[in-house]
Amino acid sequence: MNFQNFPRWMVLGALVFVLSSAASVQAEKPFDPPLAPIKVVLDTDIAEDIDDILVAAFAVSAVEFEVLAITVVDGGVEARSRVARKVAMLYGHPEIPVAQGYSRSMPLTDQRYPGHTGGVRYGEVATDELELPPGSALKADQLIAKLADEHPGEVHLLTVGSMSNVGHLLVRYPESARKLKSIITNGGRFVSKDDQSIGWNLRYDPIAAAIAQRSEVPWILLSETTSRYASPRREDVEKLEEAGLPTTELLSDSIRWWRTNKTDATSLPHVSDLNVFAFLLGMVEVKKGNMYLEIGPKGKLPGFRIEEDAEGKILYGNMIPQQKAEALREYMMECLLKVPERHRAAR
Ligand SMILES: [Ca+2]
Repeated sequence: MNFQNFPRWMVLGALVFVLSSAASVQAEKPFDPPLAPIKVVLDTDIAEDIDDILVAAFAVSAVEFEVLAITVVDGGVEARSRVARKVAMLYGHPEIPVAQGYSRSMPLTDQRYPGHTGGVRYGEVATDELELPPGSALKADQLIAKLADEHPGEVHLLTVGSMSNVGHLLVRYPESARKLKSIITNGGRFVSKDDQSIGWNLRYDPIAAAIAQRSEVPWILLSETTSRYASPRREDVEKLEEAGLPTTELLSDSIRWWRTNKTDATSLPHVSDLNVFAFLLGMVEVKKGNMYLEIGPKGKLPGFRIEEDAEGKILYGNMIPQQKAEALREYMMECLLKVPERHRAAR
């Protein structure tokens, strides 16, 4: 464009406008906004620990993400599906497909099963199908494969629960799975070769984790450390409980039931699973590994070691810095407290 044809004040005015609006965007968000919404499928054991529902609500609400589907895993999948659909509906996106996945770890046959840790903890927030949009007719792995085929090279599969759905996807639909952009997992603690441990999401289904490691899909393993500074504080929880929004009852009831039913629930909710979104927003540093995955026995869960990642093809995510995590918490709260589009007219 040739600015010489415009009066100088007009050019300057336009520049000031552009710069000030860029500055205001940056002031609001602790990350560089993506050019287009990031396509994600959220694979979750929602309705058990509290972080899943908070981050599912965040993902559906945040404009940075396009949630193509939510898939549920690990026992009690009917209840988990209902809770996921209620989140999507109340946050203004009843069209998001929600598919039930596998109840049991590989290679066990799929059957009704309450989950490793007793399963669903806040299913009371969606006890029946009344008023809920219908669930997807497809099984989780089938739906993920279909979406990967429809959007080749664009879909990030975010796994914040047991990896059984991913394992089945990689075995049953390898061609489609290869079209995923990445698998991003909330996986444990990966600081160095000597300072690493495997989180529950990998322990629940070590075979699925091993399959993911050997697959050709880029795999990013993130540390469960985002919670420390990104979790809602007491005043944030009060804001959620007092907001009077269509989503308020769902979130407050979930927190209440979680506290009542989960023996190791803390007084404030945590957001461990937020790390997969923090990574996509460029807020988590990753490094190439040459680490191995030590999946040791724990309780009744099996254990074995996956071979060393000699090629360093897995990316390991370190802790999100405090300042960034606090800024992310602020943004998450803003999204959780947003009046969903579809409800705006009705208010
Ligand atoms: Ca989870």
